[in-house]
Amino acid sequence: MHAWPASEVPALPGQGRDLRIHDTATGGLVPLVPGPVARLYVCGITPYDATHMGHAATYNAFDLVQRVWLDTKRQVHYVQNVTDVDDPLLERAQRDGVDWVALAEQETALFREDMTALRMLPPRHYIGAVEAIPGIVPLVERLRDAGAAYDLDGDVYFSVESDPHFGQVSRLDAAAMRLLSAERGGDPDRPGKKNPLDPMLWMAARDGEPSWDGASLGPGRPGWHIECVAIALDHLGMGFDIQGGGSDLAFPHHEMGASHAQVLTGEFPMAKAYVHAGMVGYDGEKMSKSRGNLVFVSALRRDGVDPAAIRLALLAHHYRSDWEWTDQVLQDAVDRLDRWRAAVSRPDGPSAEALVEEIREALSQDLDAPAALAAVDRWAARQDTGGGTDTGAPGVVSRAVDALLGVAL
Ligand code: 5CA
Ligand code: ZN
Repeated sequence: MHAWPASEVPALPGQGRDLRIHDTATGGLVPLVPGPVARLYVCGITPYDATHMGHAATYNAFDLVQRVWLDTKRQVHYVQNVTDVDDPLLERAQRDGVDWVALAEQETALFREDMTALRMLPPRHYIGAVEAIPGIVPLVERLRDAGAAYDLDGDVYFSVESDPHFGQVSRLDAAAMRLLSAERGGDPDRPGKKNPLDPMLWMAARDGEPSWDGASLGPGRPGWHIECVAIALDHLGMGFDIQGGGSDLAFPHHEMGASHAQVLTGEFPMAKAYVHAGMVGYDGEKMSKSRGNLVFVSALRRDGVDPAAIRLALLAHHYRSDWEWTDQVLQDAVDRLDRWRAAVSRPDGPSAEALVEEIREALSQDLDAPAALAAVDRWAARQDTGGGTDTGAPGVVSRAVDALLGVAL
C-alpha cells in the first residue's frame, strides 16, 4: 500500500537528545539508544470509519518519537499496518450494505489525507493485512509444526503456554486478561480451547465472508495479532526499538504479538519498549468507533479548523494521560497558534538557542509535549514585552516548532 507524502523536517542547530520513554513491560522509563537506523512499529487503523481525535492523538505521540530520532541524525524505519480485513470492518460493511473492500479503501484514503494535513510523517512501509497474507500463512504453519498452535474445528489457535515470557508486556493477572480478552476481540469462552486466553491465528473460511488460500491451513483469513507480527518481522526483524499503539492495545494485542514473535524466533524481547498512548474521551467516555461518540479530524477540517491548531490541541496533553476532547481544548489551541504565528512573524526576539534546548529536553523525557509548548509560550511572552533583538530568532523558533512538534507556523 502507498503511505502519504512527507512534510519536510528542517535541520536544527546543535545536538538532538536520546529518548527516555515509558515502557509498559517494565513499568518505568527506559533509555533508548537505537543504532544508526531506529526501528518503530505502530499499529495502524482498522478502516471502517474516519480518523477521530483518539487515533490522531496516538499517531501524534509516535510522530514525536520519529522527530526526536531524526533530530539525533538517525534514520527511522517506521512500519505501520492497516487492518483491512477483520470482524468490525466486515460487520460495518454488512450493516451499511457496502462492499468491505471499497469501505476499507475509502477510509484508508481519508486517513492518509488527515495524516498529511496534520503533518504526521509517513511510515516507510505501510502494509495492509490482506497483502500480508502470503507471509502470514507460513508463520502459522511454523507455529503449528513447533507445537505452539493447535487446530479447533478447522480454526488454528496459538497456545499462550508455549511462550515462557507470556504476560510480560501487560503484566496483568489471569483474571484481568480474561476480562480484556472478551472485550477486545478474543473468545475466552469458546469450548475446546487449551487455555481460554489462546488467540486465533487462522480462521477457517466462513460462509459469506472473504477467504484466502491458506496452503496446509485451508482457506481462511488471519487472526489480528499475527498480522502485525508478520509485518513487523518482515520489515524490522526482532529486537526493534518501539512497538506502539494506544493503551487499549497493550492486552491482548501487543502481549499476544510479542509471544507469537518470541516463539517463532526463539529470541526475546520482540521490542525494546512497548509504548502506549492514553485514551481520548468525549462526552465522558472513551472515543470509539463502536460507541459512536466521535470527533473526526476530517469534519473539523471541513469546518475550516486549521490542522496546525488540531495538532496543537493534541500536543497540549501528555501522550500517556487519558484526556477529554472539548471545544475549549480546541479554542485554547487556536489562540496559542495565533500567538505563536504573531511572534514568529516579528522581525526579532529573544535568542532562541535556549528554547531549542528546552524543547529537546522536554521531548527526550518521555515526550513531554506540554512542557515543550510551555517553553515556546514563555519565549513568545518574553518577546511580547520587548525582551530581545535577535533577528535570527523568529526563524529558528519557527523551524524548531516545525521539526520537533510538526507544527507549521
Ligand atoms: N488495527 C488495529 C491495530 S493493529 C486497531 O486497533 N485499529 S483502531 O482503528 O481501532 O485503532 C487505531 C489506533 O488508535 C490504535 O493504536 C488504538 O489504540 C488507537 N485508539 C483508538 N481509540 C483511541 C482513543 N479513544 N484514544 C486514543 N487512541 C485511540
Ligand atoms: Zn497491531
